[in-house]
Amino acid sequence: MDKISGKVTTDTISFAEFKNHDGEIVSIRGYVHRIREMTGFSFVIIRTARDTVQCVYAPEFSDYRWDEKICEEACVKVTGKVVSSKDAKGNDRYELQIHNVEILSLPADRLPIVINKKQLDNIGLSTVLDLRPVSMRNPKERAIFKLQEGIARGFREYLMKEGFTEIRSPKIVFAGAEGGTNIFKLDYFGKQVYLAQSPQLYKQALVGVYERVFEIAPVFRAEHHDTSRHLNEYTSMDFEMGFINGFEDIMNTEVGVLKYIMNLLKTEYKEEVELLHADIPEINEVPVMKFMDAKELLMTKFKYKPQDMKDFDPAEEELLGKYAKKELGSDFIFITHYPSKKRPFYTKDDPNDHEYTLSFDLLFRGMEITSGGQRINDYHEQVEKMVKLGMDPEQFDTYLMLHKYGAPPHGGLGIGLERLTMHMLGAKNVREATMFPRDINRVTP
Ligand code: AMO
Repeated sequence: MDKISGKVTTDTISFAEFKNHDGEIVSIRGYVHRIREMTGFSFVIIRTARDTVQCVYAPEFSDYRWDEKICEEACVKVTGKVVSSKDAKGNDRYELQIHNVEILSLPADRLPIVINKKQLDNIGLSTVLDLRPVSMRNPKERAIFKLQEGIARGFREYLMKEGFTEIRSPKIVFAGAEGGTNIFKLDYFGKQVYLAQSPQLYKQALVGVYERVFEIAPVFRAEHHDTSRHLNEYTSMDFEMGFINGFEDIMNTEVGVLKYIMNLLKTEYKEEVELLHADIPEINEVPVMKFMDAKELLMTKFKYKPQDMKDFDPAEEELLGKYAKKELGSDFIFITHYPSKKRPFYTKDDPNDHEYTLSFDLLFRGMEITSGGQRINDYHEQVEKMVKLGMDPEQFDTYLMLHKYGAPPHGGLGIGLERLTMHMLGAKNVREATMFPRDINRVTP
């Protein structure tokens, strides 16, 4: 009887392992990325899971004779001898002298775009997105999302080390958590429900269970406008922590998370960082400014005339980003104490001034990437605020179980993964940092 052991055996190695096999015969598998015929030999670049490997075909290397059926995007297993040479900087450079090519599959058609250049040249973003399953085969394009993996991985690793529990909250929900009109309504067997705008109500409930929780998951916002910073579905990296001394604990945890992420990218995602020329920020300490002080600064220093004294528009965020960089030497700046009128119902008001809240946003290179703050944990205070805002507390009775049956002082935040990635790449549009973006005009691929 056949039995499954749980071990996948393979007779191929990765490019990273070449250094341990100098002079030996090994096999690799991947796509034929590019063939360059020279006089008397050919360069055959094989695209493996994370690398592009230079292989060389020449008749003198073995008895193997090139099969003319092999074309770009053919899936192959290449066997050959690992040879090393030094590059201009004296680093070891490895290539494979081809002894055999086994064809595993041949494409049925030619690619609609050229993907085997360093980057996708002269192709508009909309075409890149239309063709994502293949445009992402381009090394630079795929590196974006490998880097993004590193960001989410860093978030998870750091928080787990800090005693947070990973949670999964539902995405079909009974009510919106963030207010506003950007909520998707859903017919749920005749009943109206919604797509979750955030895991807010659930992460708070779970503070009452695990004290510290986090989630990395999609959230949904029915954005009615086509902007370069809004998606209809994005990945929210959330955490929530109990028994805090103040919302500074949340900001400190975020700075700790970000430092860990940046370090991880610089070490374990070095190749992607280099390929993308990603600008990984240095973080020591992040400056903090109160909302009204920031407004004052915009009006006095920058002579800006704000349209809305309760929030910032993108131009104001950009100016504050420039100020943080130039005057304070930081890519990041925390803005705290947002007006109560603009923050959701769960936000705790500043006990010293009820017009403002114990909340913050984090701006990165002039764009909001995080909102967070301390929450109301007293039952009566929460019910009172809901009533004041015209909400029906009864509709939120399951949410209010947290407060009714005892909640510690707590707070948390949500980071938009795509926006954070976007500004590390210096991209102009958040879609460039979104694998399969959903916006008002796009639900495919
Ligand atoms: P907020 O609604 O400000 O806060 O969202 C948090 C962060 O999510 C990102 N973001 C978006 N990214 C892409 N497309 C969008 N349409 C979009 N909307 C928001 C931004 C933003 O800073 N529950 C609170 C967080 C908390 O207090 O814990 C919340 O969701 O980077």
